[in-house]
This record gives sequence, structure tokens and C-alpha cells, in this order.
Amino acid sequence: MLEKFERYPLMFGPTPIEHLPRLTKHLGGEVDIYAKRDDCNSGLAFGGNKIRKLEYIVPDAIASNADTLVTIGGVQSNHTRQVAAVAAKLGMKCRLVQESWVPFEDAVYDRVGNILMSRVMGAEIELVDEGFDIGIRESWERALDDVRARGGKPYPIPAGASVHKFGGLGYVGFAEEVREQEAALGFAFDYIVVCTVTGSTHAGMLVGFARDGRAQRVIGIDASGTPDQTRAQVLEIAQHTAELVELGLPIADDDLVLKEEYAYPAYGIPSAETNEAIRLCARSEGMMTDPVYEGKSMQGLIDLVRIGFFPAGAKVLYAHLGGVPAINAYSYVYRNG
Ligand code: 5PA
Repeated sequence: MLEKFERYPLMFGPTPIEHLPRLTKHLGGEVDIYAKRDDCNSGLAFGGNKIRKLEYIVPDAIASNADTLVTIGGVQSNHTRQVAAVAAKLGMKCRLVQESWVPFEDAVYDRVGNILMSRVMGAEIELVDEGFDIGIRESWERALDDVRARGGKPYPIPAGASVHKFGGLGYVGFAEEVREQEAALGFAFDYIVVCTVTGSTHAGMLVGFARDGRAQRVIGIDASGTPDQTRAQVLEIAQHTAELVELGLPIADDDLVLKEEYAYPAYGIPSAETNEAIRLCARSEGMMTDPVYEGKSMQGLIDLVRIGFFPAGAKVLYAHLGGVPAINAYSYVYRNG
């Protein structure tokens, strides 16, 4: 589906699919749980889902003759850290706008984890006191103007690399990669569980898995806490991406499955159940997840198994999208494990 698009390799290669037998057993053994480890996809500052998306964006950035990648996220954004790493790898400058998306106070919240790494990798960081919003932000547009005013040539990457014209392509590639791995494994997954916020990860998967009739088997777990906006953005990106790759099939409203009930109490704030899920996954499989994104999709997966959402015998693929560095900013929550 992606042959006609240029790709700049940033990942190690296809990411491994790993069986999670102890978590499977702990949850009753009737639903077989696997993880696709996009959290281990690259040597670029711990990798993650943005690295997969950026493979299809970087050729356009290089062709534009830009000298500065400009993007935006929260203070502990994984996306901004991955853009900083890619800029360093390409020999470009990086300008990051980091807004106060998360109402969370930890003494070192703006010193550790993702933002620490972005600083070490040389990004110029501006902290802006604005709340959570996955849309196009004025602060980001101001940063673009500022780079221009100083004689630079910015390349704009929106939040999560999502509403970029090529933002959905990386996760179309994920679906193609899964299909190849399924051929080697000798079975196909019945469901794919994915954390959804700015939307292009889920949107790309929708298009990629629509190809073999599995769009509705992609179960999005909303972690934004603003599901109406996230749902609309996923659908818009999926429809645009479907046209781009000439899918030849419509992507309709009801192809989009988004579970809204795990995002509480707010974006970036783990609930007691999120923390339980993080601990269960860590203690049964040694697989770390974070309190903002993957801990919530893990919580969703666990709950959906417990309430019988997946039929007995189903094989479920948990897309691990990275994000663990942010857990450092929540040190007090996990002070006793
Ligand atoms: C993020 C996003 P989408 O934004 O493509 O829906 O992906 C959600 C997601 N898991 C899932 C992890 C680890 C993520 O980092 N992170 C954002 C960030 O700024 O880091 C874009 C919000």
C-alpha cells in the first residue's frame, strides 16, 4: 500500500511480536495476549510510535530544505523527544513548544524523562502555560514565525505528527508488517488494542487493517479525555490517508471503535486502575508501560478481557507505542512500587 511513498529508515526494522503468557494466564487464559513492541523500535532516544510516523515525514522535511523541525506537545511529551532525536540524527535544529497539558505536580516534572532528553539532544525548548488541546495551537504558529524571523527555515510538525499530510502512513505500514508476521506465525490476530490521543496511530491502523476487513477489530483506547475531538480527528486522518494510499474502500464512522471509559480522571493523570494495570503488566511480564498512554490502554485491555468483550479463544495484539520515559516524572506515585 505504501510503495509509492518515500521512507527514511529510522527504525531497527520490523518490531517484534511477543507472546505474554503470564499476563494471559493471570487474566484467565481464555484470551491470548501478545504485544507488538514499537516501544523498542529504534536507537533514537528510546524510540516509540512517532519514530514510525516520522519515517514517512522526514523525506518531505529534507526536500523542503528546512533547517529546523518545529513541533509541540505537553511538558512530558514523547513526541517532542522523538522529534528532537530525529533532528539531531539529521543534523537539523529543533524547536519545541511544551505546554502545560497535564495538571500534575511533581517536584521534578519538568526536569526528568522526556524533556531532560530533549534538552540533552540540543532542542530549544519554550515552556508555555496553556492547557491540553490536540488541535493546531497558536503557540506553535508563533514558534514557526519566530524561526523565520531569525532567518531559519522551519519544517512544521503538528502535535503527535498527526494532522500532517503523511501522518497516517507509518501505521498503515504497521498493519502491513503485522500481516507479514502473521503469515510467518501461522495465525491472524482477532483484535488490535491501541492507545489513541492525537489520532494518526489509530487512523493509520484503520486504513491498514481495513485492507483485510479488520478496521472494526482495531480497538482504540482513548487517553485524551476529549474523545469527541479525538474521534473526529482520527476519522479525518483515516479518510485522508485512505485516499492517499488509494485504499479503494470507504472508511465510515462505525469503523472507528474508541473506548472512552479509561481516560479518567484526566489526560496525563493515572487512575488507581491505571496504576494497577501498570504494576500487573510490569510484575507478570517485565514489560513497562507509562501513566499517560500505554498504562491506560493496558488498563483498557485488562478490563475488556475481564468483562468478556473478547470471545474465548481470541488472539489480541497490544500495540506497545513507547512512552515509558515519562514515568520518571511521576516518581512520587510509584515511590513504593
Ligand atoms: C502517544 C501520543 P496518537 O497521538 O497517534 O493517537 O498516539 C497516542 C500515543 N502512546 C500513544 C504513546 C506512548 C504516545 O506518546 N503522544 C503525544 C505526545 O506528545 O507524546 C502526541 C500526544
